[in-house]
Amino acid sequence: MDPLVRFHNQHPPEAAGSLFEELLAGLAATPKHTSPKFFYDRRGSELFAAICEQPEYYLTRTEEAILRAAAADIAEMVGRDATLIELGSGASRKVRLLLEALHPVCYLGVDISRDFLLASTHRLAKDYPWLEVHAACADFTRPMAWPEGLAGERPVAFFPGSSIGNFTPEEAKGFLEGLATLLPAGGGLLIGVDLIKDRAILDAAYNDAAGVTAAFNLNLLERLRHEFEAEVEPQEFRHSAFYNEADSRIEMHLVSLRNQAIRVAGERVDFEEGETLHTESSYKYSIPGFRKLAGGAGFVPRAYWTDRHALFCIHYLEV
Ligand code: AVI
Repeated sequence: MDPLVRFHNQHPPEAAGSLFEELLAGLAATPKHTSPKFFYDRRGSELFAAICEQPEYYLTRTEEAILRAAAADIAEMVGRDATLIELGSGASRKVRLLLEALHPVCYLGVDISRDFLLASTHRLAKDYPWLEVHAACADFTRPMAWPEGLAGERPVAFFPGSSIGNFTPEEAKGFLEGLATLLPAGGGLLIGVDLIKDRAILDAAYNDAAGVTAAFNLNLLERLRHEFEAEVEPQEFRHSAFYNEADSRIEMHLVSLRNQAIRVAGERVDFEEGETLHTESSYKYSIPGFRKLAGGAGFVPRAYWTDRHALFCIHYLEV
């Protein structure tokens, strides 16, 4: 065990069997759909990291710029006695900006990917020797409890990247309600949320010229081939992403280029030419719209910070 990091095991990773059943149910449904979690095998995670570097994908760099500019303000609101809890801790550079500004007594990284979590919390513990570092292997979309023995007075959760946008608004509300119940009175949530904006900017962000988002979307079919023994030819599908204004969401689809049957572990799935597999929705919120959603879930909106083009917003909410 890593002497620098206190490790807590909360949930074992989802069993392959239940993932498989969920996948088949989505492929058998009308319209066909899969959960965005299926994107993130090793290659998918690498492609997502590359998306964040694309000039059209403004989300990551804008959120970082907001954090940098607002760090002192955030530190003043959050205080210096916090336990910072990062949900989906990944390899994020963003939390480092917060650690440096807030100087919390304790950090807890929560992620379902054990290896990734151990590597990233180890790096943090080495780089910030003054910080008490904990790692919880958990699926934070399921009921969970904070581990015992965290130093600090006030837990403040950090959920960056507009990951909340990959939930439907109903799921987002349920997720926020769960967090509001888990946090004690005075606990907080710093959350990055992508804003509703001109559709040309949104469409470009999910159709980068280098084709990285297309590769990310099509990699789902590669994953089906390798992990789920699917008989499917990725070149028989194309990437499609567009802003659905009525539902305030980007939709990503894989469009079948012809009438074809694919097989997933022996189960036949028919596609007509032009029929799509809906692989992801990425919801966008106005500032008042998100404050209302959070308020309905038990949070009190305290502050928010945005950039001068109003592309992205970081909200600070308390219970
Ligand atoms: C992780 N999530 C917030 C990204 C998004 O923008 O919805 C995933 C993504 N899909 C395509 N590009 C990026």
